Amino acid sequence: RGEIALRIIRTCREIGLKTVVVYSTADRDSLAVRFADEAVCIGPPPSGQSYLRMDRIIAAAEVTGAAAIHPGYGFLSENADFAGIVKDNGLIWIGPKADTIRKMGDKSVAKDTMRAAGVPVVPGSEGVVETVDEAKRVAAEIGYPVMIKASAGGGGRGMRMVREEKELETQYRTASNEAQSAFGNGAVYIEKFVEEPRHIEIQLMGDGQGGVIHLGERECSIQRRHQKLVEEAPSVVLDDAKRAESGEIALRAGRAVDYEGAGTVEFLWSGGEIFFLEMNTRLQVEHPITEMITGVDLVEQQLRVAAGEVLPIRQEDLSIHGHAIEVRINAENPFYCFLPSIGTLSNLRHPGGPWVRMDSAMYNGLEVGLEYDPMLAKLIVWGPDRDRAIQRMIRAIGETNVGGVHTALPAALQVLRHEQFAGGDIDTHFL
Ligand code: MV4
Repeated sequence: RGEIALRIIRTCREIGLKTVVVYSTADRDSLAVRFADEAVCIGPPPSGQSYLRMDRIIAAAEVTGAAAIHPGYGFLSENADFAGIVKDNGLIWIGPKADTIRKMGDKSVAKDTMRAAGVPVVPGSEGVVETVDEAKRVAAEIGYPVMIKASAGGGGRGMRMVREEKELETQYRTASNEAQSAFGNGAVYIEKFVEEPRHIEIQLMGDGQGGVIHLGERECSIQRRHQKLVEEAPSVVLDDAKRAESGEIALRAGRAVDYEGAGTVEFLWSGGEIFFLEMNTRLQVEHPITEMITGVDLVEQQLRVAAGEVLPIRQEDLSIHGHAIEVRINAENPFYCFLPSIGTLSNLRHPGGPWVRMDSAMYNGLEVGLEYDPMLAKLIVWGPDRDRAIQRMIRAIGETNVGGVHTALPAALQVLRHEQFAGGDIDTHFL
């Protein structure tokens, strides 16, 4: 909501586009409402009655004469039906084609598509696994432990690890039943369990006219329960040759679906190899670190390709400069299981100084409740190398104050000061 709306509004302002923000009554005093050219209230705080109401969003576009809709991230940003409805109403959808969103939303179809395009995938079933017997056959072939994943899941939802054959039947049925009740689709697929992987993702931009470029990788292994806390770019595990090779693989993934707009290909990294996991068909929370090391405004590029321009940047024009780190400022209590923390923001101090960026929805008096995601802001720094970026982030966190709620900043600080992190020796279990 607030943070990404403001991010989009800022670029629009810079390039001469007018903006209309839609908001729920909980956000009537938000910075996005203040900084947009116009604002339309679309309902009460529960997102089912506001931010997820496609009809009201379309109506807001109609009454204000908007030409295009940027969905941000979360909510309807990866909803293929909404992308289609936006187009059917004569509006521009700032994102990939509805078909691409639908295809990549089914994780089993996405994996099959990528395997066919020559993108390395984790060994496992081709397509979904229909019966316990088939599950046992596949698992025996690839070897235990295995992962059972919901086709309709993603982002860590609907996954189960199975260590040995005697657990398989129960786990298979449980996974399928859970997927049926959570997503209305019980289809599952199986793959080899990758131990202590890193999460590496590669940023893509496509123009849907044959042009696709990659903007390097982001290392996102510092997460907890699939919620990222600290992200950095580039990753310490890729040298220039590996980066070029991985980038080429991501391009193959993008070209396979004639990708249009900003997207991210997620990989697991293990034993010096990358394996496709999922493709995210939206602008991601952590996009600023890519902006900092490439100098490319990703929102501007999204707007240009949505307007029908071909990508103005060629792959050979791009280079990676220095190192960037992002820390998410979530209203959570890191001293108490990262439980969401509620309160009224006070005594805010935003950090400053060279190469420090704060993408923030925070203001004194903001009431942080439980109705939305706890992410309030992102602190991003750039440095000429990784060590300096880490020191700069520690310095910037030191300047930051958020009163009224707990934030996860102390946990981020502990990560940044950890000698294992300093050595770049991290995986998805680190946090
Ligand atoms: C895996 C895996 C190990 N083996 N798949 C979690 C998010 C979702 N996109 C896929 N995830 C995983 N898939 C296989 N075959 C481990 C994870 C995983 C993970 C991946 C990325 C970042 C953090 C993670 C934390 C736990 C598990």
